[in-house]
Amino acid sequence: MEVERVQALATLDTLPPEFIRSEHEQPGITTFHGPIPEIPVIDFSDPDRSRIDRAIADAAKEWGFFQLVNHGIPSEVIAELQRVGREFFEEVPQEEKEAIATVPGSGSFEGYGTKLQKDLEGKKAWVDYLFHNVWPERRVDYKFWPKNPKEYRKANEEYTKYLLGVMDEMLKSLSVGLGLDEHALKEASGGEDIELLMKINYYPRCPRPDLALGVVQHTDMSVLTILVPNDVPGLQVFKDDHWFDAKYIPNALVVHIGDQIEILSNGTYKSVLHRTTVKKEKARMSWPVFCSPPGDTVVGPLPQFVSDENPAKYKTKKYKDYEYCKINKLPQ
Ligand SMILES: O=C(O)CCC(=O)C(=O)O
Repeated sequence: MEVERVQALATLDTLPPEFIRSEHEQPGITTFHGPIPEIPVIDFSDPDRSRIDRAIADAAKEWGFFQLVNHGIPSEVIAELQRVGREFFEEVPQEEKEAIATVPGSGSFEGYGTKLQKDLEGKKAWVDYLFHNVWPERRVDYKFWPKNPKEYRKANEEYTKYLLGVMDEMLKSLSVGLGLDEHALKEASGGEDIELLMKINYYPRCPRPDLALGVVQHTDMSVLTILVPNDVPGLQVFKDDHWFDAKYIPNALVVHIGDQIEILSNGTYKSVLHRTTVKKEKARMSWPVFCSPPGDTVVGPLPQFVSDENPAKYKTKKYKDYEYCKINKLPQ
């Protein structure tokens, strides 16, 4: 079956109707205009680690989201990750991209694709993507990794090596911020078996950015999501009933608290609702890495946060069952 990719629509002058969001979603109507509250930016080079821990915990409680600067991943490593991803979308022939397309019904996210089904309102999102596991090694299937550009694999492996370190540090700060041992949240999320799924979003130029959305509003089912965007802004986060633009900070990592951390902390940390807008003049790209427990890991509110006065707000269940309900929009 021939699938229409959004990238093939980038030269249109008018937006096809299935991409026109209803008014309650249109960014032209629903984006907050006015003084934007300060979205937390955390400097990881601060020599006072307890100050970093506090800032991360506060951001996770209040926003479920922050940007991390001076995180230690060399800018060349990020630039190379971005170059090879951009070349895959923009320079590799379409047949070669289709050769690694997602396999419908396989139960796996991996591969190149476009969301085929329309949402409940019959609408589609203005984005194509590529998913592949990057960690642990036994979960990596290179058949879903682009063969071109040639440096694709090396660039992704190099970035992943650094990202594992950043993830560890974020989980330590978040644990300490809850008064736990620094290893507690990582242990509760699968320890060394925690799985990292790379996604590349390609949001082509769009004739009516005021009417369309890239990724529609959602929270991430992961433990944490750590993302780098290209230099085209577009991420919006929801807080106090408003959609706020997150500013683009060169070389910053964007960190989203995922649903599993909200659950483990019994609601102290918030999983952030977010979405993306698109642009008329330029394609936007982003590279989120979803850090998630292995499917059989049982996740629920940690006993330290449950009492008669503060009962469990979430069910305890295997991550794969949580994922199934989330993907199929079933109650948890
Ligand atoms: O592109 C972004 O900044 C966010 C992407 C995202 O939320 C997603 O792919 O789930």
